[in-house]
Amino acid sequence: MKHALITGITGQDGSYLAELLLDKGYEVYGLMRRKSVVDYGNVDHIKDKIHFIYADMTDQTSLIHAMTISQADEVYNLAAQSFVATSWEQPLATAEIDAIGVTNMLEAIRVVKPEAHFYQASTSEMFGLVQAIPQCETTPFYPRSPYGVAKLYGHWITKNYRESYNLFACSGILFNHESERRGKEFVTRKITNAVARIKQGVQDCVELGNLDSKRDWGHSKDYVHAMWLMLQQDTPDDYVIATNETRTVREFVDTAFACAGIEIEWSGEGVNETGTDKATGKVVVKVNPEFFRPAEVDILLGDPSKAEKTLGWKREIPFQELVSRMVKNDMELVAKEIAFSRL
Ligand code: NDP
Ligand code: GDR
Repeated sequence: MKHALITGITGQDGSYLAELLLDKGYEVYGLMRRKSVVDYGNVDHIKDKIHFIYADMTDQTSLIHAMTISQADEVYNLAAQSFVATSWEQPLATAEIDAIGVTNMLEAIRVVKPEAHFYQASTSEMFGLVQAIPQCETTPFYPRSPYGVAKLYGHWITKNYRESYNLFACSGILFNHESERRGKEFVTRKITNAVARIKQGVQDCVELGNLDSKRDWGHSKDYVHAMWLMLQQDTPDDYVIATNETRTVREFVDTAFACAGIEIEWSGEGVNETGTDKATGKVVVKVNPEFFRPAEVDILLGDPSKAEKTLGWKREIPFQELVSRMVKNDMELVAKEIAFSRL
């Protein structure tokens, strides 16, 4: 039976990956941060099947301990301060976790079990300011946020440890992937949650930032499969995982509201732009400058052909299904909240 250690197991990707590995018969170990109130996050439903180890990416001793206990054959490093906007508010914490934290984990592997296979959660945010469209493994990097810069360090140190110490270390350069378990601060979930609340009459309007930025959105479940595939190869390498489709935030809004039977009419420009429910004439989307970023990544569009050819990876969940699953899920959650508050 293989052993896997997942950092960031309580997050979106960690939970889908844990499900996948449990299904494949792995013994799954998950890193947990100590909190004042115990919270298993997205793995609450499978917590009894996971061996939790208290550790932190910024505490190297705890990572050595985690490797010693788990004796992991495969290590998936998903832990991160993953919200780009927060990386301007907490640039040093972001660097400690997302950059130095990767070296902490790689060193722990080198000391305890150098033959373990390692996956690093790299990101399309490393491409940043557009250098080429679509972006692939050879596109130059130009990160645009403290998060992107920290992740670029994590990406290069992974490559460096592969070349310096012959570790089986891979980076997946993953483009945006969302799901019913996405954090509510990310734009997709913020929108689907608002759609559900507006439809059920407990919210009037959603305030958003840059509606023109374009993202390549897939479903997390498809993307964690790619992580696993990378660690099953004969040789370690880096791969772009994406859908090869890009849409504006505005298009995501249109699609999400349409899933709830609401057609949006747009008017105004820039910070004066609003989206109106065509049927009722009520403003349901407003632009708020507060949600604009100091530097933006205007367009992400990934070319996953290397992963498709070498790993045999294929995206299974198309954009429309991703959005409708998220809206349906939030409709059910909001309905439950309303029923509960009426008790
Ligand atoms: P989430 O924000 O949902 O999960 C992040 C996880 O990291 C949580 O489990 C969190 O634990 C944990 N964590 C944060 N700080 C620390 C720390 N100091 N020590 C230990 N654990 C910590 O992210 P996703 O699941 O969406 O993403 C997974 C990884 O993939 C991240 O590294 C992200 O940067 C990267 N990525 C994500 C993409 C996406 O579109 N989702 C695209 C490309 C890369 P806690 O519950 O305690 O907060
Ligand atoms: P991103 O995701 O920064 O791409 O990082 P996010 O959903 O936060 O933003 C996507 C785009 O939407 C614009 N936007 C808004 N964003 C948020 N959060 N809230 C708003 O109100 C809003 N209005 C417009 C943003 O400006 C941006 O252009 C995600 C994270 O998962 C990272 O960890 C990961 O590495 C990258 O995806 C790939």
